[in-house]
Amino acid sequence: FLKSGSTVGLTCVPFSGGQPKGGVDDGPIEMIRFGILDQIEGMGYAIELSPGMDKYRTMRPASDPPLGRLKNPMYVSMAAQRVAEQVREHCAAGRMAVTLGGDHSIAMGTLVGSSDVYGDDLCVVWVDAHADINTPETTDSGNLHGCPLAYVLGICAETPQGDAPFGWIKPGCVRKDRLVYIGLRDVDSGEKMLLRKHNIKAFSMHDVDKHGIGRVVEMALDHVNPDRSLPVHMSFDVDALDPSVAPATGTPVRGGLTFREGHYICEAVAETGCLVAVDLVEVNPALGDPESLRQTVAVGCSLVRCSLGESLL
Ligand code: EXY
Ligand code: MN
Ligand code: MN
Ligand code: MN
Repeated sequence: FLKSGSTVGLTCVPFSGGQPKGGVDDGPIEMIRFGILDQIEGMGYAIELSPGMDKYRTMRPASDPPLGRLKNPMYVSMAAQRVAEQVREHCAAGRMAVTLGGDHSIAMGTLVGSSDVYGDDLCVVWVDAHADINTPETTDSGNLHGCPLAYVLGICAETPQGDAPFGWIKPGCVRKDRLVYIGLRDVDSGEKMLLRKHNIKAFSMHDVDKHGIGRVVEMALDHVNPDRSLPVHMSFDVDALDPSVAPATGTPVRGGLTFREGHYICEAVAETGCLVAVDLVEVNPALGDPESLRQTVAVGCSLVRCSLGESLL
């Protein structure tokens, strides 16, 4: 899918509207301060940086009343729509689309962008402690970072239309049978019901313990991409890692992936040569002490580099 000697299409999304904690909007700038741009270029990639990253902070509408339980619906929708345009442009140009968040609601945008270009073939590997598949009907918190997959899979009770928030998302742009999870350990009861109802494949931390990460990644890829012939979009929430490895994140859950398990996933997906898009989200530099921040930003950058093939010999 991607030409060799390729270009990384980098989109930085300083956005926190999908959840209540400030600081996650500083994830991208902290990763840039840590040197992610030089690191990617040092690996031999050219970087095409999406313009106007500061616009995400200023596009919050003056009035944005809740939609049922959903908080900041118009702001999240508008930001994600812009993300979709930027990611679509990178994918259409044959670049590896790398998106730095920001909270996970921005993945509505990244997935619409990549699926616009790769269509039905697109496989999604969602690495997360959480399932992020709540619908407007099932969400308890109303935080849209817990909902991005419901919109792209098209499983909300009512499909948003036209100018309504999320009306621009083509429901079903990501196929249910081409989505697979790794790392789950905090899934709401309504989400469990949805996973069962729609027959969506998930490998929880229990499966990682039982089979080992090597076998889990193999089984995950076998499910969505048995011939390793289809394009893959990996959406990596840093809270998939154990809080001892990535403490500076908004919704940490103990019992997560080790440093190596997280990196192994990125390496194994990179090794397939099928990767076309990566999201790295939920780094929140405002949470915890300076060492927690440094550690989390460093691991975020390191996961991105591994996804780009750093550790492949
Ligand atoms: N399932 C919970 C909710 O919907 O509020 C927690 C979601 C946390 C989502 C984080 C980003 O992965
Ligand atoms: Mn800030
Ligand atoms: Mn999460
Ligand atoms: Mn998430």
